[in-house]
Amino acid sequence: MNKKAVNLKQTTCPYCGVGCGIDVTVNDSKLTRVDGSSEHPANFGRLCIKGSSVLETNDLSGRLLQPMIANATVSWDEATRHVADKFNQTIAKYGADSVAFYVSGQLLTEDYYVANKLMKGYIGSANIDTNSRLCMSSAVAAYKRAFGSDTVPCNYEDIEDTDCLVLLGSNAAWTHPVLFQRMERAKQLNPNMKVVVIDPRKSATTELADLHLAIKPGTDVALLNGLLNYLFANQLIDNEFVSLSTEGLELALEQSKLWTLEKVAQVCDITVQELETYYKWFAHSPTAVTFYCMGVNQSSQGTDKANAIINCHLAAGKIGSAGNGPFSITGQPNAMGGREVGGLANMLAAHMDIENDKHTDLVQRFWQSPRIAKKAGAKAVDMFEKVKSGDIKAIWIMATNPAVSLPNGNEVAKALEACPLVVVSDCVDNTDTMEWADVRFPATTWSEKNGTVTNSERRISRQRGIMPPPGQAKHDWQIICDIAKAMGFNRGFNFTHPVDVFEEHARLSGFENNGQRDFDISGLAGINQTQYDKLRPIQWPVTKDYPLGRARMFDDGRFFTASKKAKFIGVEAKDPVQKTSEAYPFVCNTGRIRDQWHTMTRTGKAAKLTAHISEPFVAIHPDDASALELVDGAIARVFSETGESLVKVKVDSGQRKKELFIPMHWNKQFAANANINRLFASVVDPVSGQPELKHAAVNIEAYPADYYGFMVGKNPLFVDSDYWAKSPNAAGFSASFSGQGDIQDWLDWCQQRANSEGEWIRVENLHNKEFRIFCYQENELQFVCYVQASPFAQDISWLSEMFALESFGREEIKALITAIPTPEVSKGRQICSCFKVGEKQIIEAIVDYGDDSVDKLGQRLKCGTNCGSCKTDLSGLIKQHCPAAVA
Ligand SMILES: Nc1nc2c(c(=O)[nH]1)N[C@H]1C(S)=C(S)[C@@H](COP(=O)(O)OP(=O)(O)OC[C@H]3O[C@@H](n4cnc5c(=O)[nH]c(N)nc54)[C@H](O)[C@@H]3O)O[C@H]1N2
Ligand SMILES: Nc1nc2c(c(=O)[nH]1)N[C@H]1C(S)=C(S)[C@@H](COP(=O)(O)OP(=O)(O)OC[C@H]3O[C@@H](n4cnc5c(=O)[nH]c(N)nc54)[C@H](O)[C@@H]3O)O[C@H]1N2
Ligand code: SF4
Ligand SMILES: [Mo]
Repeated sequence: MNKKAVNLKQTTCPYCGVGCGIDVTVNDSKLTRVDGSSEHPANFGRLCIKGSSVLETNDLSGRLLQPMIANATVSWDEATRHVADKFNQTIAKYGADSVAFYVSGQLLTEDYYVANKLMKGYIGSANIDTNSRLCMSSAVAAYKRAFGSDTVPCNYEDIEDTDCLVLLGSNAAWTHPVLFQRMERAKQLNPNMKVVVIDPRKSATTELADLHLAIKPGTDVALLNGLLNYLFANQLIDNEFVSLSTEGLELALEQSKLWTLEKVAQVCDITVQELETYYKWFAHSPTAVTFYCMGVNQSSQGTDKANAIINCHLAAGKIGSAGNGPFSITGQPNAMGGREVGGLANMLAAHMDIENDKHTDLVQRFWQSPRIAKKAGAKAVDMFEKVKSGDIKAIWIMATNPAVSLPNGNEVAKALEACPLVVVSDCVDNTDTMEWADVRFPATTWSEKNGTVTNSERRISRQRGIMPPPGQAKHDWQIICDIAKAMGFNRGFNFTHPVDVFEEHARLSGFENNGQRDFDISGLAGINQTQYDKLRPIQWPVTKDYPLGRARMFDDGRFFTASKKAKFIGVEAKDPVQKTSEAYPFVCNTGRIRDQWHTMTRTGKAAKLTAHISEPFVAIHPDDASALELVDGAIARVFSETGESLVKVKVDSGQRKKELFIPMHWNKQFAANANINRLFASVVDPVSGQPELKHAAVNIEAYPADYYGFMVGKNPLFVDSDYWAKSPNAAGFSASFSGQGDIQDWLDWCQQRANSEGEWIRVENLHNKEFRIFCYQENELQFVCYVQASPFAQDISWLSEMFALESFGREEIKALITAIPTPEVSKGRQICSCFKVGEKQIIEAIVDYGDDSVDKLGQRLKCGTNCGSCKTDLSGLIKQHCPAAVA
């Protein structure tokens, strides 16, 4: 057969909670192209830079492909037996609570369902928690307090239908880019739409804002209590809705009445005028959506922050109708699916409660399981403390990298070290957590996995298995079921296909439900494999009354509390727990950058995704920087009571004074000393258990470096300076580094680290302590390194462009040594990752050609015309270099 098989498969993006549909072109059994699925209601054909680069992160390099015990490859039988026996022995000796699972919002619903069933129904403990604890457990707790259920009321169309969009603690331009593009378009279609961004720092998202409230971090409750008070004081409460559908307003008003405009403005450190504008817009716009994310949840009063938001929506009657509602956005692709199956230690399957006898009885009868956990298990931070203290003696970590992502990293490392059995299921071989694994299970990943995920608007979509599992990799649900059976639980885990798991999950959601529980997809019970394979994206609930799903909840004014009324929760503004002091006078905020995903295990290996920002940095206000004699590109030591990090200085006037911002992503695989979670203490929200990851108390000082270097090579580089950050790039590999000491011979130093052979040349200017080392072979550049005594004033990532030269020899070297790179060579920092357009080219187009709009830049340079993720960067550059363009 000569004819090549080309076909199209529809699936869902593996990254964020927007849950975009992806069409994959399969050509001769290879994935050759991805496009946004035009009919998927989350994205209607769009994809951001991460989604559109998914094939670049999906090759087999760095994959874990066989089971291993203590660094030796073993058979699945052996690995499964080993883990099942160890778990059984530990339970027999120390009880069910001596074992734990730490799972993830990146598992599929089917994986998650069986993990939860095994722990709660068969092992009989609730020690299963998830990285979602770090992500949206405050949002869950707040919805449950207010609505009696974990129900997200809104859908994405509400963002388009609203007259007032408040982004609270969200950098959606970078973290939910496709939704952000829907916001941009909505604003273009409805110029009256107001956009308010509430975030202590200026971010890419503030580009869209009509009003940016740069509040003092952690003061959101004061701000929102002030809004409730304003609604009351100005007779803007929706009395009819409040009396018919809510209870408890008086108590909430009691808590908020002290919050006058003046007092809020003072506490939040903004002007009364700015504040009043927000309040007016929210109150007087016919509709309003508050779109909130980690700036709300990751706080020591995250649950109160979320309830303060819900209070305002209830008081104004802005909920349950088009364009209205408190909209918590999820981060991970299947954070919502995890909530559905009860993946948190204090929840039970199908949105039931663990400390509720009726619910435990119901679930146990449905599962026909030997036992059922009746008390909440350990929440993430607590779980690792119990591992450290020895209460938990065996832990199985799946699809998350806690050595990087949990607060108090040094203590987490000690816990993993002390634990007698650490089992890690991952698709990637080298992660910071893997270092501690006694047993490694190779899991399948996106494009191989088959199942469902649920996005932020309750929409269930299929992730389809397109490729066969590579090597010995198995699906997570299979690994879990095999362990369950090897532990002796033969009955509940005889699934042969993910549809069997999904079908059971659907049936459980409807079991003795009768409209009492919000999560009900009984309309999908009985689904067979053909129907499952064809399943189109659908919003839960899916029931007899809503066979095609339900777009918006609470449109009937009925909630899931006993009284069917929503509850106001009186909340009191409190300071963050990690307080600054004389020794630690800076607030350390953390978060995401545009092109990286969490701990970089996948996105860190794609040259296309590392070019935008390739090093860990600390953003600092210019006044603070100059007081500390910190300049752009210098290395700073940031330290707290719990640990320290070395990161590059980025002077940023968008930061408030005495506040820093550091991305969460870099870890041991990609940098020397940049795991930011070592700076955070184990502080959690008392209601949700979610850690306070946006507010550490730290200090910062210059790291006295003697040299700053940048090297690029065709082969992997070895670096061992105090500071280094590695990334793949178009030429092969690059590394930025900095350290102390007087290196006598830079040529020798490079030769030991470059992994390259050829003719070596060293050029030096001893007076300035500048060194340039080249290695080339047969007219091809193999390696280049620039070293100097001070930070590079300009971006020098252009060095990698040299590798594209057709012929390379002494002449080119001479030119390079003296030349100031032209814009063709030195495009500057990459802004548009799709078309590789650099900052310098863009500034040139703005300044020299007068391109004063994103569209004009797109016409000239193509930047921003594919995935659109860089459009806010472009408009930021226009504002900076062509102030006249800002109307
Ligand atoms: N590119 C990219 N996208 C992602 C991810 C990724 O790793 N990379 N991860 C996904 C996941 S799991 C998640 S959870 C989401 C997170 O999505 P976001 O929550 O949008 O992202 P973050 O950068 O963590 O934080 C958002 C903002 O909160 C602000 N903030 C800090 N403290 C406060 C405060 O006290 N009050 C207020 N109002 N704001 C504050 C920060 O300055 C920051 O700009 O992103 C998802 N999307
Ligand atoms: N300081 C600070 N810390 C934070 C945050 C912050 O804003 N600031 N954000 C927090 C939030 S919101 C989140 S969600 C967490 C994220 O933190 P983590 O969950 O630790 O981050 P990831 O890098 O997404 O880890 C996922 C792991 O699963 C692997 N993996 C991918 N697909 C599969 C699969 O199908 N099966 C298996 N078994 N493995 C797979 C990946 O290779 C990777 O090792 O970080 C939290 N930590
Ligand atoms: S917005 Fe980007 S990362 Fe998120 S689901 Fe869509 S394509 Fe994937
Ligand atoms: Mo998250």
